Amino acid sequence: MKTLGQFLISHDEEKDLVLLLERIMLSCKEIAVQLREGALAGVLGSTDITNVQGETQKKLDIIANEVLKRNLLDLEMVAGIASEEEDLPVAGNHKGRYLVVFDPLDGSSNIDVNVSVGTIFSILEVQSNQDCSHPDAYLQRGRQQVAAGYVLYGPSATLCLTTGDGVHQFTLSDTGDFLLCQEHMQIPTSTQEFAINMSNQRFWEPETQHYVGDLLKGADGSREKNFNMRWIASMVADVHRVLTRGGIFMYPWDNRDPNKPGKLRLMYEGNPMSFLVEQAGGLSTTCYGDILDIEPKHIHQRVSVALGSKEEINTLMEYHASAR
Ligand code: AHM
Ligand code: MG
Repeated sequence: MKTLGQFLISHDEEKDLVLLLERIMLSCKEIAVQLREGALAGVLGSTDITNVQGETQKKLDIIANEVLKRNLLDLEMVAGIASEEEDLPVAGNHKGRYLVVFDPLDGSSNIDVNVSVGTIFSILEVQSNQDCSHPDAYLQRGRQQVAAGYVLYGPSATLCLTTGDGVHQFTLSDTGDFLLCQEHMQIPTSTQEFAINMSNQRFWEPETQHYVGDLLKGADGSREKNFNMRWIASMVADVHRVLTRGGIFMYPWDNRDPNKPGKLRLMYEGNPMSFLVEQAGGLSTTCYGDILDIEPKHIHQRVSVALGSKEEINTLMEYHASAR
């Protein structure tokens, strides 16, 4: 079985990118150890710190963020990092080629109940003469990503990675290597499974309510098939299911806060997951257009997300086509 490094080199990936991806994985291994020890290491529970998103940080949010920051900022090729847990980006080497954008521990509301969480990352190339301590340096469309991936900390720690040539899956072994388990993951085109937080139903747009309402009617309704529902409330785990067996995952726009189009963040969650899903033959959308084509305006910008099996995403978009 090939290690991540061997796999990337055999695919002629650029040396600095290989080193950078290996360093991200070194960080994820450190995070996996902390997660495994959990209460034994005293790392569960919340702090009294609120992040820029207005959310109370878990101890492990801070630990995971520090691990990634420490490991990435001493690499020559890293020009800067931006994290969901930091107000502002941090500049690295001014001669570096890459920017790393990450959500250090996504789904962290699940940590204390011992449910899967994950690390999501996105790698961009620096545009000329930019100050990488300024958010503007990171405001690139998702299509400009050089690589993206996540590590799911579940019963096993699993990396799903794309560098723009398909999505490949690696599992963390006892020896500490991420070993190749599956090349070119493919999301089935059609599905009978959806993932959404149903408790927000009353806040969704009428078109989204109509679409999900028809899924719930099952074989008795216009969709003529029965749908199953899953919601782990950990995007990495929910998207991993979609990549593995198909499905549709949604965190759509809702009217709880008109200034926030959805809960998820474009740069840390929407873009990397959309890149992965498209590279695995699926689609991702805001319900109205491709997430990867959005011109970001703010580093912490929110986005409405729907991604997964191609036919189902197309159907979802048809429900919304008449709305705007
Ligand atoms: P986080 O980055 O603060 O952990 O929030 C993102 C998470 C996603 O992993 C998940 O899909 C969503 O929030 C769950 O939200 P909810 O608790 O509203 O169901
Ligand atoms: Mg997150």
